[in-house]
Amino acid sequence: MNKQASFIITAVENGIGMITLNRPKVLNAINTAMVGQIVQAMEQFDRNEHVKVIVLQGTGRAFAAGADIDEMLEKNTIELELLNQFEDWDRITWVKKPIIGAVQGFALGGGFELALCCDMLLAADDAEFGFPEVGLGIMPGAGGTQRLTKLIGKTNAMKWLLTGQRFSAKQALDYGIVNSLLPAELLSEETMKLAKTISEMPPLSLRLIKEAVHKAVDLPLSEGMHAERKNFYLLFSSEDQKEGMCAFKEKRKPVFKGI
Ligand code: DAK
Repeated sequence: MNKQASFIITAVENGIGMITLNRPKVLNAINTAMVGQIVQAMEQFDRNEHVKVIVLQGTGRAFAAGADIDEMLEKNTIELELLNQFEDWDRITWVKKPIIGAVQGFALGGGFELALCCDMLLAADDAEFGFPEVGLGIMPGAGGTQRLTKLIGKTNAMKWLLTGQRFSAKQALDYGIVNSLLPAELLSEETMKLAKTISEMPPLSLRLIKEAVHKAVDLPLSEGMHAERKNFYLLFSSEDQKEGMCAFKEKRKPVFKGI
């Protein structure tokens, strides 16, 4: 039997589901199979009750230097339409658990788009971000023009997208793309610390907060407020709400069950 190569490594540790992109020889260039594997791993972690938070990271010199150019070179419009791979990619948006991206080295093109699918980003000080698609005669297609523009505004996004230039981790921090910058050797440790802090929070609150924040990005304020309020009320039927408040009154650490 012809077993498909694995382009990612997954692990679960202390409530954290780790996905490591693993094609370091080609700077973790994202091929079709890798997209499928990332999405499948995310969805499995989303269903796994032992996983509270997902961490996505690269290996070697890159988070990911974009989609695999060797694979894209010969593609035509009809093949792309039939492959319909953006549909797979979009499934990342439906993952309900928080996703933290840890970016070292290059996060370019599709690699940057993947990073922008994360809920939070930590970056090593050597990280470089950019959308080189324009120089290849194409454009971002996995959310780059949309997510970057919503995040940093039209004029800033235009500069990144139309020039194809690479931007430093410090610039990404200044634009609000990443949460914090870390020395490269501390990136992994600090990412795990952040993931652990979040993993100890009640899972239903995490889930409904993430959902509400995403609504804030996608919907007008009044609709977002409506969604927030519903989620707020919903949490009052959880055991973890009772536990959280009782533990406060009893001056003890809460024990959350995720129900
Ligand atoms: N694809 C394939 N191979 C890549 C690659 C890529 N994106 N990026 C790097 N490599 C390979 C290089 O070819 C080289 O392989 P060998 O020559 O050793 O065999 C190896 O990785 C090391 O790269 P370099 O020798 O170039 O390393 P340098 O340090 O000199 O340069 C670099 C690093 C990151 C500046 C350079 O490698 C570079 O410019 N890479 C390409 C960046 C890029 O243009 N990326 C693609 C953008 S287009 C889709 C979803 C998303 C997308 C498309 C479809 N669907 C869901 C359908 C997204 C499209 C894109 O990302």
